[in-house]
Amino acid sequence: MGQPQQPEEAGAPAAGTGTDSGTGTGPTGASATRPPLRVGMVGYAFMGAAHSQGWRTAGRVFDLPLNPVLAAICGRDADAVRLAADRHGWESTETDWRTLIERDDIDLVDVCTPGDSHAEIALAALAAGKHVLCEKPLANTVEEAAAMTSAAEEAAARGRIAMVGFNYRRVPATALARRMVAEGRIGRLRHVRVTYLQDWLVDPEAPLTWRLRKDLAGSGALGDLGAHIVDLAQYLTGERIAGVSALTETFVRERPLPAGAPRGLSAGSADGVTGQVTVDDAAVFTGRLTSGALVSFEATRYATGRKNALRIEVNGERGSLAFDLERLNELEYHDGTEPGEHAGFRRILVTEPEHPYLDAWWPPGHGLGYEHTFVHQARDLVHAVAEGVRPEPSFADGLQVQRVLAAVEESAGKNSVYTPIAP
Ligand code: SOE
Repeated sequence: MGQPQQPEEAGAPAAGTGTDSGTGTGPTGASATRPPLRVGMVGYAFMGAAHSQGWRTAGRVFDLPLNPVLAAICGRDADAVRLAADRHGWESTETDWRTLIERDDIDLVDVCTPGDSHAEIALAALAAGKHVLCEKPLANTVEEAAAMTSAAEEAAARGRIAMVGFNYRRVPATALARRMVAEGRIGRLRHVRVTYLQDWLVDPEAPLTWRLRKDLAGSGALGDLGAHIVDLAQYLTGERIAGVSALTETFVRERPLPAGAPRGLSAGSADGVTGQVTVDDAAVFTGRLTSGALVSFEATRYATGRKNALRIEVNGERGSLAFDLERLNELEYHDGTEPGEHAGFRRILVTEPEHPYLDAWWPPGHGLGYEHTFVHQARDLVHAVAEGVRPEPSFADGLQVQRVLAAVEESAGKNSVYTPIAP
């Protein structure tokens, strides 16, 4: 794993115009004079909306070297993509991603589609000389992710940048945790404990949307949620997962087919028509980091009452850190070198200007939320493009995560046999 380059440097001088509610594409103030970075985005549902928010806002909050322009948004349904363009502030629309990629006025392609098309679109975009941002997980298979990584390496030699969208690295508190681990504040690592819990599939009548189909999503909770926590654990520790023992389960194997437009994670359902769920509903796995530290992971969409509960705790020889996405402005820190009498976990409110990304936002104590991770993602990518540096997470990082996911599936298929992961 490479070392993160962004968090320590994160938070360029504030533009002083901290608004995240801007719509439309026009640059404001100084950003109008900067060269444009013209973005073409493929996909316009949940992640499309989240990435739009990032592109729209980054240049209005951070003092960026390039000005992101929301040049074109692409989707197959012409009416729906037009509506999305109007809502999110895109200048034009396309209904075929190949046409988008051929356009000379697009510098960067942002892939926000289901996983089955990530590889095809990203490979074509890199071949066409575009920079690429690809949503997580990088691909549906290790083979696809490996091909994308090779293409990204070749493109890098031509000055093109490729990054994968693990946005939870861009929560100021997780970036701070990474910094503290790298500074040695908790010492040699012993344990990493991570869970990512949601409950949107508890109802057996919830429709069989694309996230429940292996041909479209690659895997279920494993790829959707497990990919995030695998990446976050490797990012926070700066280490790789060396091997895993896993269990996966599909609790509800048949569900109503969806009908009509998607609504967030759900959709309407077609009366009486059902289909097979072909992915896992939950994955539980343990493993080792390269240093020998033990890790445990749980990813599920059946944790009744848990909506978006990503929690990570890292225990080291000298201290511990704990983060909870549902309280994302906070980081818990225990300094094990303090006298026992006064020691204990304390809450760091991660809203100070010294904290990653925070010097461009609000005064201390005025917290951030989920959408800001996408603003920070856009910010970091713009810097990488302008400065010609390798961004993180790179496609190689995405490939490493894909290898862990594949090892989890392999182990689960063999009664949890410990499965090593090739570097
Ligand atoms: C659905 O489980 C989902 O939207 C994921 O696909 C995202 O990656 C995650 O950030 C939130 O939950």
